[in-house]
Amino acid sequence: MRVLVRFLIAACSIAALCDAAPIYWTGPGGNGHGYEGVDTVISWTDLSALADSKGGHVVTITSAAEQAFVFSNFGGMRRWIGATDAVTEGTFKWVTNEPFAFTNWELGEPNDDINGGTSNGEDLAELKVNGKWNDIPQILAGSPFQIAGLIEYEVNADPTAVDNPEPASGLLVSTALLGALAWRRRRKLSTL
Ligand SMILES: [Ca+2]
Ligand SMILES: [Ca+2]
Ligand SMILES: [Ca+2]
Repeated sequence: MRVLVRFLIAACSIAALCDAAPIYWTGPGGNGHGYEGVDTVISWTDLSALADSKGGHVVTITSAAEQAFVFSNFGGMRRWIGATDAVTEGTFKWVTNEPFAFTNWELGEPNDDINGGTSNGEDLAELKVNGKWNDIPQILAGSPFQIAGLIEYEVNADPTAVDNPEPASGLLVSTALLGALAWRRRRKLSTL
């Protein structure tokens, strides 16, 4: 697996398999996070390792707005999402431990089942071509699913993004500085 991850990282660095750069969610309500499609068939495990190695994680979709952003930019292709119920069957969690409040499951999903019959367990999840979610196993009868990836970056969020905490804290510092300067000025004037 490590070899594959190394290969993918190398391939990504020459922009062959990954999108050239993350797309940042910078519009109103955006979180400033970067989203990078891995437009090749990849296992969930390898995608997770690749995301970790690049400082990101398999995408988490925690609101209707994030679902809309992800689908409009990366829809039309089956992609893994960072949800799993491997720890407690039936209780899906995000890999980031964000609250699992918003969901967009396909009707009848999650069903932890394959072909409506023999259940091998479905403890991972994908974003389907239609935007709905489906729980699914890593492989079926030794064959990987034709599912691509999507990595989300929070650490290197675009500082110019709307609602990004960086500019807000910068603003707070500026406001505090201006306040201090005004106070000094008032103090100076009062001593004149
Ligand atoms: Ca997310
Ligand atoms: Ca399951
Ligand atoms: Ca399913």
